[in-house]
Amino acid sequence: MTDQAEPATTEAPQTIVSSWNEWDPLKHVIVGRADGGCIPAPEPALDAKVPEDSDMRGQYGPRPQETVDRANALLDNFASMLEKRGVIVDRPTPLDFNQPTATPDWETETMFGCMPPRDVLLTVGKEMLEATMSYRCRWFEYLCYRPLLQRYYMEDPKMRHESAPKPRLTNADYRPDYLSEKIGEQKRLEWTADKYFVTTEEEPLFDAADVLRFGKDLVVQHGFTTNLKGIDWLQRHYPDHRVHAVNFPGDPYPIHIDATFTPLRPGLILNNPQRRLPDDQRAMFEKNGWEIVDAAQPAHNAPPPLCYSSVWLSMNVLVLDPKTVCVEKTEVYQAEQMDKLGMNVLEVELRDAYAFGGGLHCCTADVYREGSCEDYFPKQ
Ligand code: DAV
Repeated sequence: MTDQAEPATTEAPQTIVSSWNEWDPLKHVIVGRADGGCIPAPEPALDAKVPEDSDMRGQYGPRPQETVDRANALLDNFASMLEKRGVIVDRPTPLDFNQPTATPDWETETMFGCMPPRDVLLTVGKEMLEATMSYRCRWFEYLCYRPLLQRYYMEDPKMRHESAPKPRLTNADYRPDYLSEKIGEQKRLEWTADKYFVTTEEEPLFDAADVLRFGKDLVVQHGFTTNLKGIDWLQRHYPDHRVHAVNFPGDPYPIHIDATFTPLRPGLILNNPQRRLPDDQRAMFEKNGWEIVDAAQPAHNAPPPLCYSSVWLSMNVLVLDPKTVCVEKTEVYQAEQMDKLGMNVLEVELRDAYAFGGGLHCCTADVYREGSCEDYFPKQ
C-alpha cells in the first residue's frame, strides 16, 4: 500500500496565468478577504472621493468586527460557489492594516484592506501587473498579493510579474481645489465633465480597476484614480495593444470603470445610464458592431453603511463565461435585465461586504481565463 502512487486527482493543479478579456471562461481567480479592513485616515485623494454626505466623514480606523465577520462569510461563500463550479480560487494574505505607514514623502495613519484585488492587479495575457495606485493608504496593498504572485511565478515559467513605478504621491499629485469640505454636487459634475479631476499630471497614476480588457484593446477610465500619464504609461507598457482613454460625464466621484461600463460578451456592453460614454468615444464600438445598452436601475436607493461606492455596484458583476454571470442577490432589476439579454444568472449574496471595497467584480482578480488575444475592433 505504502509504495502505491498517489492518485493524480490529489495533486495540486499547475498554475497557468493567462487572461485577455472580461468574459472568456474563468478557471482561476483571486477572491479578496475582509480581514482587518479599515476606514482610511484622511488624505487628499480620499477626501475628494468620500461623498460629502457620507457617514464615513470624520472617522477612521478598523471597521467593526461583526461587519468583518459578515463580509468574510459572504466572500467565503462566493469562493466556494466558484470552486464548486470548477474554478480554482486563491485568497490574499492580509496585513495589519491598522498601522501607520510612511515613505520619505508622507505618512498616513492607516491602510485600507485587501477585499478588492481588482483595484491592484491587472492581468493581461501572461502578465500580472501591480498598479501604481493613487491613494497613500493603498500604496502597500500589493504586499497582500505577493505570496500568490510569487507562487504563480514559480509554477508558471512563462508568467510575467510586473510592478508599475511606485508614485511619490506628494501633495503635487492632488488638486487643492478638491480639498475643500463642501464643493457641492453641481460643481463636481462640471469639473468631472471637464476632466478636471482630483489627481494632477505630476506622474503616472492608475488603479487596475480603471482598465477593461477587450483582447487587443484596453479601455481605460480617465478619472480620480487614473490620470493621462497613467494611461500613456499603460500604452507604452503594452506596445502590442491599443489603449483607449474614456471618461464618463455624470459621475461626481469617478473612480474605477467597473460600476459604469460592463462588457458581458463580444458585442455587448452595459453602460450606466447616469454616466453615458460621450458620443465621440462611441465610434470604435459602433463601427465594429458592438451594442452599448443602458444598465437596469439599481435595486437600492443608497449604498450600505460606511461604503464608498455608489448604488451602481449593481453593475459590478463577474462574468464566468459569455453565457453566465454572477449578479448580487438583491439586485433584482439587474438580474432581470441579464436574463433578458440571454445570460444565465447566478445570484451571489455580497451586499454586506460592499463597504470593504466593492462588488463581485471588485472582489476578484483574474488568474486564468480560456481563450487567446483576439482583435474585437478591427475597424479603428
Ligand atoms: O460607482 O462608486 C465603484 C467602483 C468600485 N471598484 C462607484 C464605483
